[in-house]
Amino acid sequence: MPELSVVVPAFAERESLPRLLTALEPALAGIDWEAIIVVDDAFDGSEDLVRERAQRDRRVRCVHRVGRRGLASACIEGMLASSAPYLAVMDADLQHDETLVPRLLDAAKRDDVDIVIASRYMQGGSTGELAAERVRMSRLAAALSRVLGHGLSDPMSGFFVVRRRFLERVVRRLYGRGFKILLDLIAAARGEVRIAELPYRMRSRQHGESKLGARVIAEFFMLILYHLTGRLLPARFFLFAAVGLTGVAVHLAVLWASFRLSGGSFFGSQMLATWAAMTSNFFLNNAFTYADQRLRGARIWRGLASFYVACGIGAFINLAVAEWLYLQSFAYWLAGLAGALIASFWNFFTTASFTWGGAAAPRR
Ligand SMILES: Nc1nc2c(ncn2[C@@H]2O[C@H](COP(=O)(O)OP(=O)(O)O)[C@@H](O)[C@H]2O)c(=O)[nH]1
Ligand SMILES: [Mg+2]
Repeated sequence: MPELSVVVPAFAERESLPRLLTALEPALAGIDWEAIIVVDDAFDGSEDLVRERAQRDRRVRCVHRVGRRGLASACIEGMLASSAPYLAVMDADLQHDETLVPRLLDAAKRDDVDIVIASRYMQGGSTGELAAERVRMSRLAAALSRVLGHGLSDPMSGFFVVRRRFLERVVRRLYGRGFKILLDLIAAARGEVRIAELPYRMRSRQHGESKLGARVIAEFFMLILYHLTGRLLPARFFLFAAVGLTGVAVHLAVLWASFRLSGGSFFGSQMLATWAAMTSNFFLNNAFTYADQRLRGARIWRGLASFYVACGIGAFINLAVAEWLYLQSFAYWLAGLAGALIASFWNFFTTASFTWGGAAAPRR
């Protein structure tokens, strides 16, 4: 059995993958290693390049995921595909210095720690030529992530070595979505984790493009909320609720505009506003909350119709609950809030199975 599995998430990294596999060979000389490349389908033939290599080198394996996306889930599935006692996670794009891997492994063994992080922000480390804006964002995220209770210099790093025993202990508590698998692992440990950091200089990307985008930033906040609220609700609920809040803004904006333009027709304006908010909620949820299983093509319209039906019933429940509480002489705002909350649970759980097909099932 190899001592170390190098898990590499890859999406559209055709140019970089063969170079990385070639670079691992001398970098890991003297270590009994294997590499598990988790390739999400980008229709660019990345998986063929990895398999070609695997046919010549039995240490290399390809996990090809079809119809799936997600850096964190790719790392988790790659790590779970291994039986080695130590797991390294590193990017495919050659930004992570593979020559550091033996030292990460040594530190993990010597100091009896659970995770050894390659840090860009400690003395001796550097972000290389990463754009100034990206560095600012990354530092801000690092500061925010301290609310999860760790004084690490680079909790946003995507380059680290972890003990498999530790992974097994926390794997069922992971958020498992988005970009930040390291922060997820640390938060899921609830303080019971021993961590070491080593500095490294990040290289700049030579091939392909960065996949960081708006969705990744939204997911980051959801990851923090998920762990802060004690993982009570399915992770997806937080994104769904955030989209719901934007729906309130859309509703009020449309109501305001229509009420003014129509010269004071409240009922019609309220209907239009409700329709607009439901529609924008659907498309935002489809783009963000369910980004990993987005409805496309003709399925969008069927999904939209089912979303209208589910949320329409939700609105009715909202009214009924709020009215009943109000009649029980609860304060009007409390009655209103309770109605809205219960309706949002209804909307979430029904659209999860009805519109997006059972996707909300908590990952246990
Ligand atoms: N399997 C898989 N890998 C991904 C996905 N998104 C990003 N990656 C990989 O994760 C690594 C880091 O992504 P990158 O775009 O370089 O992020 P950046 O370094 O923060 O700009 C790269 O190896 C990407 O190919 C994904 O959805 N699935
Ligand atoms: Mg990168």
